[in-house]
Parts: sequence; structure tokens; C-alpha cells
Amino acid sequence: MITTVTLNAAIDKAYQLDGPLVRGTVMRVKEVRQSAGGKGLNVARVIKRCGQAVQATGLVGGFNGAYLESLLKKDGVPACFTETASETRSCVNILDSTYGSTELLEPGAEVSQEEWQRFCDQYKALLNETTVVTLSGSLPKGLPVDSYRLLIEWAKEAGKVVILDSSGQAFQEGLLAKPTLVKPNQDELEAFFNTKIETLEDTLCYAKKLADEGISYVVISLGGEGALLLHDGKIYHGCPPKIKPVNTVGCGDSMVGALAIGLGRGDDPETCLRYAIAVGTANALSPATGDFDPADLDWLLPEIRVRLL
Ligand code: TA6
Repeated sequence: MITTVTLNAAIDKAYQLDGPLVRGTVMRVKEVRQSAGGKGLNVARVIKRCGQAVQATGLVGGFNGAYLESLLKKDGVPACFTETASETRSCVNILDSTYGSTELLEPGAEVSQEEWQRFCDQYKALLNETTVVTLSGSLPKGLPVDSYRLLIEWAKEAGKVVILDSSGQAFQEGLLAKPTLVKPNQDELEAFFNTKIETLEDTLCYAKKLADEGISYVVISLGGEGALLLHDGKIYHGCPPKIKPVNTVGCGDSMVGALAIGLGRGDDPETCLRYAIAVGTANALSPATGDFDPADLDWLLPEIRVRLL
């Protein structure tokens, strides 16, 4: 069983525009797609889509929280959330023909110490039925900055595989507990090391620094250029075929879902990377967030080229 943790869940609203976004004007949205969001719930939906056992946990509250749970139920994802008094946030993804995707992410309402404590108790209980834990996304206000470090420590004490996909201080603190795998994208890697990454060599240099922190698997997602995976002193570079992306939001989360499946199955690094890139690329072909057409996965898998650097 894979347990996905989403501490800052969201109702994701994808607005498809007919033409380019024009600031300062009134624009009619051609199509709206709403989904249970926050990175960890995209991860959970993709794992379900891959046909694997998954349960979602995290913090949700208010009318938005109830709506999120109803959306997740329609996705067929079992959930066991800690309820909060505050409303679950919304995140908007504006899709237009010129700029692609522009995301507007609300910060999330304050969570109380008592609600955090209730979640921690629930999380420890869920670990008993879990093999792989994924921790994804930002932290809502009110949670301690070392929240992920605590959750990783408890999961590792219980002998679980732990994947951390976050950014900023929350990610920095989480690293201290040495999660099994981390998956920053290039922007997150630049921000973490406060540097500018221009070349693949630069990316490799900073990815190795993460590996040197004692992280067993370091995956760097590179968008249309695929991803790098560092493990046991080896570096793998996987590339997808060129595609015309429809909606790239949730691609990183889709990769995390696939990586959780691969690690849970004991797949070798090359197989893990190939599967993760195929699932992430399939997500980019779907207008929905954290979703893909299994038929796309079938033709993509043989097209993913993985080489040892
Ligand atoms: O990666 C896409 C996404 O999960 C969106 O679905 C939206 O929920 C956003 O990221 C949330 O990001 P955050 O870092 O605030 O957890």
C-alpha cells in the first residue's frame, strides 16, 4: 500500500481560455476542470490510475474539504483525512494558447497545533498498513517548518520507503531526515542552492550535492527533457519522445506516483526512471491534472530512452 500525504490540499481549478490571457480585461473561461488537488492528491490519483493500491491522507476542512473528498471518491481513491476548522484552499491553473499554464496558488489557511497533533497520530497509525509514503507539496500556515522531517523520521523508524517532493524551508528541513528519494525540478534545485543552472552539467553537479547528503535516490525532473536519476554512485538520464503537451500541471506529481510504485515493487533504477518519465509524459497529454490515458502509457513506455552517464 502506498500512502500519499497532502498537508496543504487544494481544490484545483483548471481554466481553459480560447486565446491568450490578457491582463486587465474580462475573459470568459471556455472550460473548467476541478479536481482534488495539492501535489499529494495528484500523486494518489495517478497511482490509482496505474492500478496500484493507494490511500490518501492529509489535512482538509470546511465546504471545500468536503467537496475535495467527494471529488476524490469519484476518482476511486480511498482517503483518511484529518479534518480542520479552516477551509481547504483553491489553486487555479490558467491554460491559454500563448503561455501554456499559469498557476495561482493560494497559501492555505492556518492549521492549529491540535489539528497537527491529530494528523500526526493518524499518520503513525496509517504507517502500519503502508510500504511507501509520499510527502508532497507546501505546508499550510501553522505547521512547524520541520513537519516533513518528523514525518520522515517516523516513517523510516517504521522501516518504510519515503519520498519527499517539496520546496523551500520545508524541503530543506525534510532533507535532514534523509528520505529515500527526493524529486526536485530544475527550478527547485536552483532555489535550494540559490544558484542559476544553465547546463546539464550544472544540474548534475547540484544533484550530486543532494546525493552526498545521504539521499539514496535523487531524481531531477527536467520537463520535456526527461529526468535524471542518481543512485548508488550511478547517474541515469531518461528522455521521452517529443510531444505536444496539453496540460503540464501535475507531471512532477505523476512522476512521484510512478516512482513510489517502482520503489515499492523493487524495480531497478533504470526501470523506475523509464516508468516515471512515461507516466509524467502521459499526464502532459491529458487535459486533466494528475491523470493520464493508459493507452498513452502503452505507446510511450517503449519510446523512453534511458542511458547511463
Ligand atoms: O504540481 C501541481 C500542483 O499540485 C497543483 O495541482 C496545485 O495544487 C499546486 O501544485 C500545489 O502546490 P503546493 O506547492 O502549494 O503544494
